[in-house]
Amino acid sequence: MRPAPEISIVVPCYNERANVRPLVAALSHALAGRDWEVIFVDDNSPDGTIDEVRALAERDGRVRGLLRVGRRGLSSAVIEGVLSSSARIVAVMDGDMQHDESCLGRMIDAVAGDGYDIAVGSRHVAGGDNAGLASGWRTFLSDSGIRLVQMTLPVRLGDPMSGFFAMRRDLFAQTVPRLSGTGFKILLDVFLSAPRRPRVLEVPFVFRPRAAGESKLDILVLVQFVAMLADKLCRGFLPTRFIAFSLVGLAGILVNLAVLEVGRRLGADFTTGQWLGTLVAMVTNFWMNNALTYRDRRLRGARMWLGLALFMVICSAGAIADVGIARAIFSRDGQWGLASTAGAAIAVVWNYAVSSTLIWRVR
Ligand SMILES: Nc1nc2c(ncn2[C@@H]2O[C@H](COP(=O)(O)OP(=O)(O)O)[C@@H](O)[C@H]2O)c(=O)[nH]1
Ligand SMILES: [Mg+2]
Repeated sequence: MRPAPEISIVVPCYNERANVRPLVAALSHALAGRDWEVIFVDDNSPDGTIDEVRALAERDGRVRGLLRVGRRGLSSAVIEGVLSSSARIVAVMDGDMQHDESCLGRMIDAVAGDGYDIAVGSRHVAGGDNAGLASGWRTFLSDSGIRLVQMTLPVRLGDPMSGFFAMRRDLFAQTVPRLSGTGFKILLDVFLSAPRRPRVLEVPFVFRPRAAGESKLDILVLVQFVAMLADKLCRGFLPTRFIAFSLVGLAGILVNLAVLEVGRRLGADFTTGQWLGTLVAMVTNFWMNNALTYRDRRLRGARMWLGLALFMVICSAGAIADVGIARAIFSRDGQWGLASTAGAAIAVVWNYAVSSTLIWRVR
């Protein structure tokens, strides 16, 4: 019989084929003398990352692969990787060699024996460095995000957005039911969902440039992040998807107004402009929801066009309900603002509920 290892390193990966072998070699070196395994969680990467993992696993029992098909998402990949582990300690790190594996030993010791609940590899405490961030713009986004987040956190933390940490698996298991699970900031999610204030050790490290491949994080991920924060601030009362859907709806109003304005300048009358604006807003809203709100279930090809058609039908019904309800309230109370807001609110809930179940088929 061979017992489960003491440590599982969970590595979310998407198109990281070229980095798998170097990472396993680096872990072997850094964790020499310890009882560990590595779990690569791959969302069916087109570059065949999982084949590389399986090839290594055939010869090395410390290497495991968890393949997810038809799904995307960094946080959910990490959660499922951790849930597949039976080790006492779990650590999470990126699969692109940006996280310094030589810090793992200290992080593991901190949670295994030194009384800490979580050890965070931090890019922002003295001795750490974020030279590996791709550009000045990325650095700016990252710094502003961190400042925003620090205000909401129950613990003092230099780098709450880190994707590099170690913790006791039992504490993670207690946290799972409350995790939002969307987006890419799993550590932050853990902090905001933990049953009690965790004892945290920060371990500084130098964030290295990517070894191979390219970053998957884009501006849409940032919007998803704002939605997750809003979800946490609402204490889970509103689902993250609904918040994202509503943010997209607000963006749609701006698109509608912009098109209306262009139409006006080109000499179109109000009705034509408003029709055009509504149509364009429906298409852009569909696109944004497909890319963002339902990013993990994104429709492509023929199913996407079908989804767009259905979305336009659903939103039109929503718009009819919106006007109907607004007129009913208006005729009773005579208040423009109240009537219009109530109509819009009901339309958003309708659009969200129906498109979630019929188009993106969220269970
Ligand atoms: N399983 C899985 N892994 C992902 C996904 N998106 C990103 N990753 C992995 O998460 C880690 C961090 O992503 P990366 O693109 O390097 O983010 P950056 O370092 O902030 O640019 C890398 O190992 C990625 O391969 C995803 O949708 N699914
Ligand atoms: Mg990276």
